Amino acid sequence: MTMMNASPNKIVILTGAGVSAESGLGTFRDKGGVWTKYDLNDVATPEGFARDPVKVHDFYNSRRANALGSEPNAAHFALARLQAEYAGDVVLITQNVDALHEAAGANAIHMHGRLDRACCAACGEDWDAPLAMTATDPCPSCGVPQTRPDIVWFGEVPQSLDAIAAHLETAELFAAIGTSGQVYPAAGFVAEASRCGARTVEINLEPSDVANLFDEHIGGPATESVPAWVSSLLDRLVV
Ligand code: BV8
Repeated sequence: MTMMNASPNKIVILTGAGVSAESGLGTFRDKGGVWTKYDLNDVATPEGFARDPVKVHDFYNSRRANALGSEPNAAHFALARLQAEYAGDVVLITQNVDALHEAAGANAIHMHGRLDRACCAACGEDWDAPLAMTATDPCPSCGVPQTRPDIVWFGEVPQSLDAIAAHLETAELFAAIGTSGQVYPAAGFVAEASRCGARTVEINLEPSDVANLFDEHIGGPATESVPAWVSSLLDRLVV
């Protein structure tokens, strides 16, 4: 059990689909979740995209439209407040591909990419995604019709891993919020942060698959648990 110092100099936070659940965006593995309606091999792997790009674009076009109509919730605003008001460093890493952290005023490292970005499988160019993408859109840079959502699929290497590793190494407090701990390498971050001496806390509706690796657990819906957690960190700074 790593003891918590009064106010950690650096807080590293990982969020998952549970932080956006109360904004109306589905999670993946809960009842009625995205992966209960779609086979992730068909719509979230490079092989699936090669097999049927139209199906994959339809999948992301509907999620992009759904995300565009959503609003940040109290958990997103609380994390933005923590980044703005906390005296130390607050690094926010998200597995989510929505832009709700940014809409609440936070900045986040999107390790699985973003729904509002597109890229070219041929030349690597990336740009703001249109609302609906098609399998024949030409790349604005090389003209080849191999554009795709700028999303990290299963079997692909997540983005910003070197930066993330450096943050985990220097974190004094690591928090995972609203993630089931089933997808790697994100699910392994808690073990890495612990190994480097961070205290760890899991904030979730229910224990994740890696709950046993955390020093502390805070239950309840994110719109209640996250603002309370942020206030407890900021109040500690009141001298
Ligand atoms: C990699 C983009 C190598 C898509 C996503 C075989 C072949 C290849 C790889 C593998 C393999 N077997 C295993 C792997 C590794 C694989 C993996 O982990 N698979 C799992 C399924 C076993 N990982 C990969 O392929 C990764 N790449 O390994 O490359 C490598 C790695 C490192 C270095 C070099 C090389 C790539 C993984 C990324 C895949 N893309 N997203 C899209 O979004 O469309 S991942 C997908 O799961 C989602 O994006 C999501 O972000 C992510 C994690 O899910 P969660 O966010 O946790 O959501 P979930 O529904 O699971 O849980 C919700 C949680 O919220 C629950 O705990 C619930 O209790 C809680 N909750 C719900 N409501 C609330 C709440 N909490 C609070 N309040 C609430 N109201």
